[in-house]
Amino acid sequence: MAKLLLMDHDGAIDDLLSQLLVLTMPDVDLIGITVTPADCYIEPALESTYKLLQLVGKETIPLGRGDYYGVNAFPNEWRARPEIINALPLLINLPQAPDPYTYQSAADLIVDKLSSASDKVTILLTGPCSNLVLALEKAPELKDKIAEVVWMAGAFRVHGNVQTFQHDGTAEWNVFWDPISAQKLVSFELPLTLIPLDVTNHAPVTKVFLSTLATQIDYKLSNLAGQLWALTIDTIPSYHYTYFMWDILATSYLAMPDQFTTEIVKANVSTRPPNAGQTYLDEAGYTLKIATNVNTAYFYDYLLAQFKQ
Ligand code: AGV
Ligand code: CA
Repeated sequence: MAKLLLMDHDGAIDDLLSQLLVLTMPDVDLIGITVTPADCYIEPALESTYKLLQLVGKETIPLGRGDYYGVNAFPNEWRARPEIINALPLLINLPQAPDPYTYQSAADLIVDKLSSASDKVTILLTGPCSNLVLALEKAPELKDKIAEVVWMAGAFRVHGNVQTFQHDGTAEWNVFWDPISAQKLVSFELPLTLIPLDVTNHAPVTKVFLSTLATQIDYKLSNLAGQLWALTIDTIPSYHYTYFMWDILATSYLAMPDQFTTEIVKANVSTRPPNAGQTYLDEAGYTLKIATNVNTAYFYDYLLAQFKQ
C-alpha cells in the first residue's frame, strides 16, 4: 500500500523541486501540502505549488497556507524567487491558480489530514517546522498518527549556513527561522529523522549533473527541473556559496533510506544568541536520528531516472 505523506515546504527552488520529486514517487500518496512563508513570499509560493500540481494533473491535492512567521526572517532576495518560477515557459500559461486566501490555514490542514487519515502518516518538512508544531499543539493526540517526520534541518559536526548579526554561524537556516518551534519538535521525541548539512554538504548541485539532466530535456519534468536549477547558479557573493541538494536529498530519503548512513543521537536546539537555532549533540538531550552520509552516485542517478517523465 502507498505511504501516506504530508509535505510542508517553504517555496525555495529546491523545495519546489522536492515537490516535483515527491510527485514522481509511485508508492507515495501525497494527501496535502502546506507552505511556510520562510524562504519565500507566501502568495507566489502557493501559486508555484499549485502550478506544479497542475503540471502533473494533481491539482485536487489540498494546499494549506502558512500564516505564522518565524522570528529570524530569510533574506528578501531569496524569498522573491517564486515570482520568476511562475513565469517559466512550462508554467506561465497554466489555468489561473486559486486566490491563496481561499486555502485553509496550514496548521488546520495538518490537523484535518492527520485526524482523518486511515493509517499513520509520514511528514516531510523542507522548511522550518512551525506549522507542524502549531498543529501538534492544537491536537497533541495526533502525534500517534505520525509514522515518521523527515526534516531537512540542522548542522551537527559541520558549520551552519546562517551568516548574520548576533550569530556565530553554527545554525542551519530552517532551524534558525524559528528556533523555539524546532526545540519543541525535538522535545516531542517523535520518530524524527533529520537530514542536516552534515549529509547535504556531500551533495552539491554540480554542472556535470545539470549537463546530464539537459540531455533528457524531451521529458517535461527534466526540462522544468533543469530550468529551476539553472536559477540557482546566479550567485550573490555575500550570501551564496554553492547551492546544495538540501531539500531534494531529504526528499529522496523517503525512496532510498538504505542509501543513507544514519545515527541515533541525543541532541537539543539552542533558542538564544549567539547560537540560536544551533542543533547540538547533548547526552542530556532528546533522542532522534540524523543522516551523516549518503551514496551520492546512487542519489544523482535516482534523480535523473525520476525526472524521465
Ligand atoms: O538551509 C537550507 C535550506 C533548505 O531548506 N534553505 C534552502 C533550502 O530550501 C535555506 C538556504 C540556505 N542557503 C540558501 C538558502 C541560499 N543560498 N539560497 C536560498 N536559500
Ligand atoms: Ca527549503
